[in-house]
Amino acid sequence: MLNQEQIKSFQENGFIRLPQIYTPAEVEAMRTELDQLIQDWATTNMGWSGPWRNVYMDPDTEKRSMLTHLHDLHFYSEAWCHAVANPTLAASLADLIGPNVELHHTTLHVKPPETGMPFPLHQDSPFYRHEGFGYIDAIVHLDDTNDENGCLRFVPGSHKNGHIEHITQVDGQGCSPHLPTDQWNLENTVACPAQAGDVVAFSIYTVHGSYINQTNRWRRLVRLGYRDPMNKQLAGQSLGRAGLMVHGVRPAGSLAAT
Ligand SMILES: O=C(O)CCC(=O)C(=O)O
Repeated sequence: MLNQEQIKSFQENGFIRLPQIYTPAEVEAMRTELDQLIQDWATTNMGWSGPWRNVYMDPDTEKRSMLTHLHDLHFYSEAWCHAVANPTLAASLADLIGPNVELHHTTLHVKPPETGMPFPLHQDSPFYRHEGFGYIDAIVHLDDTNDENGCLRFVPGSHKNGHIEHITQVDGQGCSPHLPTDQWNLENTVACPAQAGDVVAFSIYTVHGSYINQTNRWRRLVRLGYRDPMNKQLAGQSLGRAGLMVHGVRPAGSLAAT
């Protein structure tokens, strides 16, 4: 599904944009059902905590900044159940971590208009630690993104050495895992703008983040986490839960490895 150049680019940079994985009709169905899920099930609050908030936002914006989120949309909606098993996406991921690919989780991140929360630089590994490299997050774009509404931004090559320790406590208080802003700043990252229907895929270890949504429109992205079923999970979100096999078959012994 992917050509050698795309595979090499992913191995080198740790991220790749996969254009138009979803048709306009599929995007429309996902948007429609997402609207209902947001109304009925999602949470809107200040989002991630930590001292990084005062680095990327002035005090007034920081107070008003919001994030809308929800886990495991595919348990709530037919359109999202189809979306996670998209054969083109599954085959592309198999080219990167396959041949066997298991869905691990899905998570919605909506940045509301004008104050939709920025994300400080981080890896996704602190949220669901795994032993090896066979894990990819695939971000489904329901809206076109750019820096104005908070597109994904990456540190190319940052995945290569695996997990980095994150700040998880400040003055004895827990906070959302993030990297120190004096060493890892959004300014020193590469933007990855994308179109609705695209997927941006990256390693669990690729350092990434995004700016605040300054536009008057919602920015809707959904993260689909996939792994090689033999990649043992150590801690965090969805630990011990088996997921759908979207490519290949579950190898003997891999359930014990979750
Ligand atoms: O939604 C964003 O802008 C960032 C999302 C993110 O960092 C993640 O899903 O790991």
